[in-house]
Amino acid sequence: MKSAELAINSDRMMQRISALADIGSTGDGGCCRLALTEEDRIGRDLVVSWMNDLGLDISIDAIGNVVGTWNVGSGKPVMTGSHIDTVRTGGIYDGNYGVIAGLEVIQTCQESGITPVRPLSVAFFTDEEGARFSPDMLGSLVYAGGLGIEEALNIVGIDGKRVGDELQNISYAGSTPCPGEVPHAFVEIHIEQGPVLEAEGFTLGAVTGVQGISWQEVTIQGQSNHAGTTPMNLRHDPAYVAAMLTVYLREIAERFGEDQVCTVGKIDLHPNLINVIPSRATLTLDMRNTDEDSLVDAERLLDTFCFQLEQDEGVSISKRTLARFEPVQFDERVIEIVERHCLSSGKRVRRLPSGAGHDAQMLARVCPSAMIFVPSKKGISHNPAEHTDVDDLVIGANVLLHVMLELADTVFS
Ligand code: HGY
Ligand code: MN
Ligand code: MN
Repeated sequence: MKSAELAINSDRMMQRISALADIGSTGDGGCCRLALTEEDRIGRDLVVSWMNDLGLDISIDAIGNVVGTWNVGSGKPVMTGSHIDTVRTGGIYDGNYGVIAGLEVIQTCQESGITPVRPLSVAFFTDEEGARFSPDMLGSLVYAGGLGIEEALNIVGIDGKRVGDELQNISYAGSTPCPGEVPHAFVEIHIEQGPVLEAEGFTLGAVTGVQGISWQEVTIQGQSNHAGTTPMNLRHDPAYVAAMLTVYLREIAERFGEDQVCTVGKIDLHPNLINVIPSRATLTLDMRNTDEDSLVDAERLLDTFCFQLEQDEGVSISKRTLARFEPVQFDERVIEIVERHCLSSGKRVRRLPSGAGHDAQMLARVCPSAMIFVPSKKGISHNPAEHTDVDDLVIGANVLLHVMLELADTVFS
């Protein structure tokens, strides 16, 4: 069979997506498989069983990344993949689709008798979401040599657990050393998780890069006191300061406009009681921009505002960086291959940057990388209502198939 006639088995791909979605199902169409939890272990075991069924050589590395390789041809593999951990209120496609589409590409090639020039591999990376353990894209960051394994294993999560211990608990502390083997090229398929493709009537996205990400944990120490007896002018109220910061972040986003986005996703008060002025507030700030200078400006404005709040309210504010990645540009040669196969599918495609972080932004540090997007219904993601039409998922997976086969035959000088 000529590779141009190749097409994935859509029923099989959708069955796997649904089987994986059942693990950690939240019963409302969503999924909860926080990194290194029991649900993550069960999901991992299921995907590893599919890799075994395909006869892939499976490696598990020291941070728990799992790579299945179809060792045909010669030279470095063309790698695809994504993640199977989710946020607490996740959908069923974020990450999972990219891993399962990769499995489907390899199985389709195997069944059609096509032997690629190079090995093909599919990976799932540990803790892409960063929802339990910061930073996000932890596993692919370590795979790409961006963080040492000892430092990564000692990261403590929002529940006080240590990455290394949790990896042991789910039996995915692998023996393959980090950083990982550098692939020939890397391409990830993912749902857009934003509104652009759907709003503009595109079926496919040739992703040009990923915006910069700045995650900080802010701790505000004030003075706990009685809610009824403490005059307003004598208060040092961390909850009030947290609220001011939340509003200020929105003002920064509105002032910068363009691609600047700011989110306060988590606020914890202590002692969190109705009639006690809190002693402490801890909140997380997620700021992103496609432009690094603007992101640095936003961080500077925040620092100045925190200093002013300390003076005005008589509190002390400390900040801890949880993740900080500059914007990433993908490889133009890979983007061009993606764009061309998107066009060959007969569907409309546009180039766009990714608002979300992805493992591809880490692999881009070590090899030519890019991404393919398919539309998200109403742009919704990190929400059980996350949805992409089956037709779009299938069209995307077929594009992935042809992109990987071309990459296998492409010499990057
Ligand atoms: O936060 C992100 O953009 C990704 O979902 N980890
Ligand atoms: Mn994702
Ligand atoms: Mn996500």
